[in-house]
Amino acid sequence: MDAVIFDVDGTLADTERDGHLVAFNLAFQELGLPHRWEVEEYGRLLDITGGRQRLQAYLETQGMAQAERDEIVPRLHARKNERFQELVADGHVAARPGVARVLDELEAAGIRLAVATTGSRVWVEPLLERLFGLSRFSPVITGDEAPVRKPDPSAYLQAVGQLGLPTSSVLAVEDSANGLTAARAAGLACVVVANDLTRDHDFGGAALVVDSFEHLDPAILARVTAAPH
Ligand code: XBP
Ligand code: MG
Repeated sequence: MDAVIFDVDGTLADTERDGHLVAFNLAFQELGLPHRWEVEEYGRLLDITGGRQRLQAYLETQGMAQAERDEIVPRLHARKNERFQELVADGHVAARPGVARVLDELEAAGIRLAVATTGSRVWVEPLLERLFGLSRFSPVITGDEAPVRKPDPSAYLQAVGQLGLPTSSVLAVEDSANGLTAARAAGLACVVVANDLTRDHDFGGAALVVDSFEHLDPAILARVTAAPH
């Protein structure tokens, strides 16, 4: 194993419940819309990756006309991202327990760290900088470079391409079925670290499924990367 590519939302950090969900609801409120998402509904909406795509699909189900959606979704999304960045700056978005230690141990073992996320660069970079130090990850592929969101593999394909490594020596770490599908479609072994919002997903095809980084270390990750998959 020469490199590990990490997803961000739900994998490196608990971004959804305390971050994006709160920020989406603030954006609805600030633009005078009546919608508010509860955790349970938001968990289902996470099946649609990408904040803009999630808003489009949801507002369509609420009967909003296409022309109105096309006008309001970019404004809602920009507002959500601003509020999310404030939540990050105020310390409301935490790294998942144990992940910082795993990153330190991977680096100490000479393994490269990279990121492949469907999230927007405008908030991904400040989040990574605050929680871990941005410069440790290279490349950082975001939704800005991979506009077709997971489960499409394009974010992972770009990350592997920039690493310049064979897929057999690169591991993906994800938290969701969409992320797992994207990693597998890029030819990568994938470890799933499930969380409260993704625990019920179908993780068939994963090299390993755990519910915490506390159970992981570089030796375990290298073993599952080398195993046939
Ligand atoms: C996470 C997402 C993201 C975030 C919000 O998926 O779908 O859209 O909810 O990010 P994954 P943006 O963890 O599989 O990458 O609003 O910036 O799109
Ligand atoms: Mg995720």
